[in-house]
Amino acid sequence: MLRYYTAGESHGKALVAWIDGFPAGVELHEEGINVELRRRQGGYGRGGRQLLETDRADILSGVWRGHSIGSPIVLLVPNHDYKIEKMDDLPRPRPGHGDLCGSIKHLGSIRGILERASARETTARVAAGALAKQLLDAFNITVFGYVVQVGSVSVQSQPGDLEQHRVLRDQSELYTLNPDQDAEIKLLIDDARKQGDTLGGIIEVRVEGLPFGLGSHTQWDKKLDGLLAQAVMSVQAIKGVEFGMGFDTARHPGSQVHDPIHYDAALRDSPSLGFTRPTNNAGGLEAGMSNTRPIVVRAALKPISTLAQPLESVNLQTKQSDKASYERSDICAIAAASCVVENVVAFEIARAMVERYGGDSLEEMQARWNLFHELARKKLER
Ligand code: EPS
Repeated sequence: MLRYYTAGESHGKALVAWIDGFPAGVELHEEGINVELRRRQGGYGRGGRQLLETDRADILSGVWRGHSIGSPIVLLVPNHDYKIEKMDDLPRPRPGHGDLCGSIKHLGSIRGILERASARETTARVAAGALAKQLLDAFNITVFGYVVQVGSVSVQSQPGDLEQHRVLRDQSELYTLNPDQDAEIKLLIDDARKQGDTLGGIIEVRVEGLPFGLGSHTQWDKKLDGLLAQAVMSVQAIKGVEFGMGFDTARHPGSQVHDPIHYDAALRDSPSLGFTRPTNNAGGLEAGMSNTRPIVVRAALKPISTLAQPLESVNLQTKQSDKASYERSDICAIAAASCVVENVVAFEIARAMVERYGGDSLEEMQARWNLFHELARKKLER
C-alpha cells in the first residue's frame, strides 16, 4: 500500500515526509517537487514567513540514479526560521486554532500544539503529493487545482483546455483562472489586512486521464470519493468538501442531476473505452469509483484563525477574559491552499492507482493497466 506520514514543527529544524510503498522504476526529479513547494509559498496575502523561507526538498532515501527503488522515500525540507527552543508559550488560545483543545488534550502548552497544527506542515504534504504526481505522469493522469472564490468574490470561469488554464492560473497572483480579477481580489485582501481580519475561499481540483474503476463500491473505506474527502478535509482550515454538483444535487430532481451515457466508437481506445457523458454532475465518481470523466472536487477554506484584531478569549493562567494572543500569520492563504489540496488529491489518486494496478514496479503497473483495458475492450465486443 502506498501511504505517507509527515513530521516536523513550524519553527523546528525541518519538515519531513516519509513515503512507503512507492513502486520502483519511477523517474524522480527533485525539481518537480521544488516547483510545487515554490507555488505553495506564493499567492497574494501571505505573511512574513515566506520571505524567510526557500522551501526545497532533499531526497534522503529510496532513490538510486534518479529512479525509485521500492524502498521508503524520505523527503526533508529544512526550516530557515528554526527557533522553536527560544519561543515562549501563548497565554490566550486563538478561537479557530487548535490552541485550546490541543493544550487541554495533551495536558501541555499551546506552543506544543500550534507548532504542529500550523499549516507549515503542508510543506511536507505538498512534497509527498509532488512525488506522487511523478508516478501519475507515467499514466498521463493530471491533477490541477485553482481558486474559484476568495471571501465574497466569485471568480468568473474562463473556457479553455488544461494547458490554457495552466497559463491563466500561473499568471494569477491568486491562482485563479481569471487573472483579470486579481486587482479586485487584492483590494479585498488589503482591506481585510487593514481591518486586522482574514479571508478564506473555495478551491477546485480537477483530475483528468483516469481509467474506469479506481476505488470500489464494495466497502465504505474503499470508496474513492470517501478517501478523497478525508484527505482534503484533513488539510488545515478546510471546512467543506464536495464533488461535481455536490450540495446542489439536493436541490434538483434526478433527471437534472445524473449524467446520461452515450457511446462513440472513435474513442474506443481511450481510457473511456468509447463511453461519453454530456455532463459531469457526478464529478467523475459513481458509487465510489472513477468513471473516466474528470474528478472535480471543491474545498472550502475558512479564514485564517490568527487575527491581528483578536477575538475574545481567556487567559489560561488567570481565567480572566482577554483578547486572544497574536503571532505573525497570513491574511489570506487561499492560493497556497489550492496548491496543497491539489497535491493531497494527487497522492490519493496515486494511492488508488497502486491499489488497483499495484505491484512493486511501474513496469508491472503499466502491464496490468494495459491488460485491464485489453480485457475490457474484449468484453464489450462479445
Ligand atoms: C506557514 C507558516 C507559518 C504561518 C502559516 C503557514 O509561519 P509563521 O507562523 O512562522 O508565520 O505563516 O501558518 C498558519 C496559517 C497557521 O495558522 O499556523 C506556511 O509555511 O504555510
